[in-house]
Amino acid sequence: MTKVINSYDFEKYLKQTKKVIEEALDFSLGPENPEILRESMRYSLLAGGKRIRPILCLASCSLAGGEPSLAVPTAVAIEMIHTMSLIHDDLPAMDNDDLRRGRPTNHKVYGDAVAILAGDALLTRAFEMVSLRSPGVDPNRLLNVIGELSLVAGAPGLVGGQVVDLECEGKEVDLDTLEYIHLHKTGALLKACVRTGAMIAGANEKLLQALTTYAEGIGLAFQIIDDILDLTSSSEKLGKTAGKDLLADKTTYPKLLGMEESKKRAFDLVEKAKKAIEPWGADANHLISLADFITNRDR
Ligand code: GRG
Repeated sequence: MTKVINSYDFEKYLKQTKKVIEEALDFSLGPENPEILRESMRYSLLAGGKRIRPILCLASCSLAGGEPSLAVPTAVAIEMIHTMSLIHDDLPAMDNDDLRRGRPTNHKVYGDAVAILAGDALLTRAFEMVSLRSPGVDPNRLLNVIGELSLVAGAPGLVGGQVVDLECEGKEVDLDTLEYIHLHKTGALLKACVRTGAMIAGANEKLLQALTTYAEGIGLAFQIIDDILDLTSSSEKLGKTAGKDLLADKTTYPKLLGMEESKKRAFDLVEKAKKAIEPWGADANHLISLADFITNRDR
């Protein structure tokens, strides 16, 4: 019998890339006076997390034929934007969460004012990473990256999604609105991860379009899985909102579609996402495995 040897080791890739990201994040902040600001920024930036966004960025740079190390500052910038959005999302004026990633939220440790400012400093530092700390990358490519990130962070992306989400709190939400919220709050940044990684490698429009389709699929699937995990996992997810009934005031995919249909929808979206990048063959291995990782994750 012929033994099929799969030489591609995704676990190894994930572990190595995560290590690169963790080191780069650790190195990314300067003295940041005053000290309390630095502490608060580091507290959330280095608090663990799956690092799915920076990994997507580096994987996409590889797929586009680029040297992934050139995309590290952009990958770090994206994790900074993600982190600042989590800090602000947890504030009493928004989701009012006490715990994040199993630890007290930033404002619980440093107070609301410093938490807001740490978020602001991370957001602005993100743009510094791309514009001033990305040696060896064509400035025109960096300009495209800056444009992409400014669009997804602002009203057309995370901020817009968050406002609609807050306005819908406690109300019945239909599927279109739920998708709008997730495409903006979650999908937009995931899309930027793969697009900016490829932009750094100088990808053409055809590849950028395929990556956009890929990201739209994994973005929604990511959120459906999140909703399913909120319902099924007990400890960490529910601990996230200590003292609050996580699902009482929130419309979720399982609530609107039922559990089985939600799972099917997530599966179909991931299949569609993978199909979009299949023509790139083995070069797409990382992104294809990352799509499966998103569906099969347990947190
Ligand atoms: C970006 C200017 C700017 C403002 C932020 C507060 C806000 C506006 C937006 C909220 C965005 C938000 C909190 C979206 C949820 C995204 C999400 C799915 C978070 C969980 O991501 P994971 O599972 O978390 O990747 P880890 O902990 O692994 O990083």
